[in-house]
Amino acid sequence: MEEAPSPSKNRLPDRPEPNSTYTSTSNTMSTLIHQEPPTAAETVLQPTDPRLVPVVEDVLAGRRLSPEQGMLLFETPDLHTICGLADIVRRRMHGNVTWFNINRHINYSNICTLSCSFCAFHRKRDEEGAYEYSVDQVVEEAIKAQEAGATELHIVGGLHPRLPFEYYTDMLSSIREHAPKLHIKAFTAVEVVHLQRKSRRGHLGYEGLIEVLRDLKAAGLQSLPGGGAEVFDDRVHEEIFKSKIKSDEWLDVHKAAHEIGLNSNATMLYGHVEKRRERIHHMELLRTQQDRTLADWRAAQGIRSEGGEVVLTGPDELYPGERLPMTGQDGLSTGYFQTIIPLPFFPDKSALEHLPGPTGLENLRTIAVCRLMLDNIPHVKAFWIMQTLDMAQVMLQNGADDIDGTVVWYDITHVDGASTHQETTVTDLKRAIREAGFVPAERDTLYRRIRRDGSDWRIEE
Ligand code: V47
Repeated sequence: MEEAPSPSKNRLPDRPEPNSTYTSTSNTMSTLIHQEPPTAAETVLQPTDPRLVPVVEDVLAGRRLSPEQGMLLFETPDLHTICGLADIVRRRMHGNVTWFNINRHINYSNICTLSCSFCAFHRKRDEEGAYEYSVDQVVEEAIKAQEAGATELHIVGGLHPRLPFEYYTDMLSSIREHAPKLHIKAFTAVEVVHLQRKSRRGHLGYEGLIEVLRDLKAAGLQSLPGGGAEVFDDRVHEEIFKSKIKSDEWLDVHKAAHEIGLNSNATMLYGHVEKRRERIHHMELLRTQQDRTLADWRAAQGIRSEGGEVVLTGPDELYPGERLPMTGQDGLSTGYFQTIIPLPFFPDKSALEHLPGPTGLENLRTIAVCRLMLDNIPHVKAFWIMQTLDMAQVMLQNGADDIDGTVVWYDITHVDGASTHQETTVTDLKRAIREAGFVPAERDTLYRRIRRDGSDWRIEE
């Protein structure tokens, strides 16, 4: 069994007094005039942009970054320092481990009442290429997945105008019956709101959400994926996904899911019409909600806090109890956001096809910024299907600790015209992780280690 080396320690508990002066016209270290020995920030990372020195000091000390500092992370030309800093934090939290899972994505239907302009997946019912699977077809895929040794099914689809609420509960309970070992992670927040309306509880507001989630949980739902968040901003909402739920509703669905004990993830779709300021705002909203969710856990673990902040990225000595939350630990009886997944926009075949989409460097920076700003979300996923496996390897060295899984079929985006069959083997995933310098660790959906013997597996004690 491969053991991960312990996380690197870059400790600097208190903010040091400024001890350097910089010339105002240059941002290179050669013009940095030291009056005292270099600070830890300078020694560890040698920022070429002097504006980053206090940011590095704050992160090393375990202090939360402000939105203005977040903007600087996006604007500085010193990408190297940002990525190095994200790597320090990632190693503090996860050491040398990179998580992957054996999963299957099932997109049960692409028929959708919405027409978000970034989305090339949706179809109207009578449009060419529209499809919907019967419950039996979904269950057939689930059985195959279980037989192949998968631990998770990730199920999402469009907002179908006709399928009754019972289709969704039957789908969950039939999978539970025929493939009981699979964890069912299903339905984005907008689908949950759609199901709330289908089950005639739209008028009940937040209580209606709790009720519909309870029904779905009773049928077999075990967690929510992070999709459909896009960018939490009214301007962007108006421009490219007008009819979809807004940020407060998305956040409420996840709050309700956490309240009834389901974990969830969060995504951020970037590189289209949004501005970097809006990405930072998106992160701030997630961070604030997670602070509230983890308040009791933080106190039970003896983690000190300023103003209710829960920072998980600091030096080891700040964590007398657990550093990373797990449902069931002291102080945590609810679910929480486990993972942030930044999703780079793919323009191909969407109504925004004229846009260029984000560059590789922007993808790398965004992963690093997510790691640094979302200091209370334990995991950062480089979803290899959208990032490519090669780029995902690089991202593991720049903030990401998770690469998603074997996937197999993926309908929502296609890199360079790939077919919907987008599969990688466990051997390839592990090789990619090792090549990047990390130790692969198979997890279940809740980040418990898996011990595997072929297609047979169990959760490690
Ligand atoms: O909700 C749609 C996005 C999401 C495009 O929770 C697009 O573990 C890029 O949420 N370009 C679905 N993105 C994927 C998703 C996800 C993926 C992997 C893991 C997890 C998780 C969640 O894909 C949608 C939407 O935000 N999307 N169209 C596009 N053209």
